[in-house]
Amino acid sequence: MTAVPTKPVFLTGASGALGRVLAKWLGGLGWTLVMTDIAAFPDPLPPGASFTKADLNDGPTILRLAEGCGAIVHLGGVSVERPFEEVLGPNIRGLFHIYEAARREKARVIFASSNHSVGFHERTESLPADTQFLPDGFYGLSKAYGELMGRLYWFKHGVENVNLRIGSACPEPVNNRMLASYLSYADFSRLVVACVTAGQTGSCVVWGASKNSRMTWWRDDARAELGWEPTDSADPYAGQLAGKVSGDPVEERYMGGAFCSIGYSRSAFAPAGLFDSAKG
Ligand code: 15L
Repeated sequence: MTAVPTKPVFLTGASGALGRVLAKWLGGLGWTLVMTDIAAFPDPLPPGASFTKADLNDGPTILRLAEGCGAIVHLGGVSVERPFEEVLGPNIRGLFHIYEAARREKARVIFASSNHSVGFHERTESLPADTQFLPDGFYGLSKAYGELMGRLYWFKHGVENVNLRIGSACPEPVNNRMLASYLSYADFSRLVVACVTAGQTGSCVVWGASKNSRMTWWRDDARAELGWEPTDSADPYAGQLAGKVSGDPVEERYMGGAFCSIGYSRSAFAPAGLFDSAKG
């Protein structure tokens, strides 16, 4: 039986796909949730939960909503690749508001980072959590910034934070890439519970992927310290998804997949750079 946090948990991005999953899961555990999103919450409110429509750009409202909360599960913001100006407000300024709220409340931040913060690593690699950031777009760049913001607030203010580099959290894997990157909703929910209830976290990173036997891309993170192990797997889909590839060489070469191809304009004949693999 999981301990119920003594203070409410602030959940941003509550109306998105993952927010709705968590609202139901955490509400079902009897947790008190203070929820927010820029869009209306489409489901019945879990018992004891509140919901306020708010923009992450609105610092005073974010600070007010976080009052009295012991943890902030931050899923809010732009969650796909978009032009820089669209990412700037919610993901850059908004993240600052989240960390200022956490500093004031002495709350722990659980940040929905993404595999897109390291999306330009090749699929042949095996990355430890302290690997080089190689964002595959403005969205991935904002996630790398969010992780670094966590380090700043930990070292400067002692704000604990867990950065979840989520792979592909969806109802089921739908292409070959997701045989590696798939994260089931149940594994994701149990991961968030572990992050909120762990004794101490410092500032750490966990790769968010289920127990996929092809999940060889990511290793050496803080899961053991947090007491989390995935139990679901994309493996049963291997037969039906093996041939489900895009045919786009950029998409299939890098971990970030389709996000890497968006607006890609580099010449195939460009010389290898400092962070390119030997293949160039
Ligand atoms: C993400 O970070 C996105 O939020 C999600 O829409 C998926 O594209 C996922 O990554 C992925 O890489 O599959």
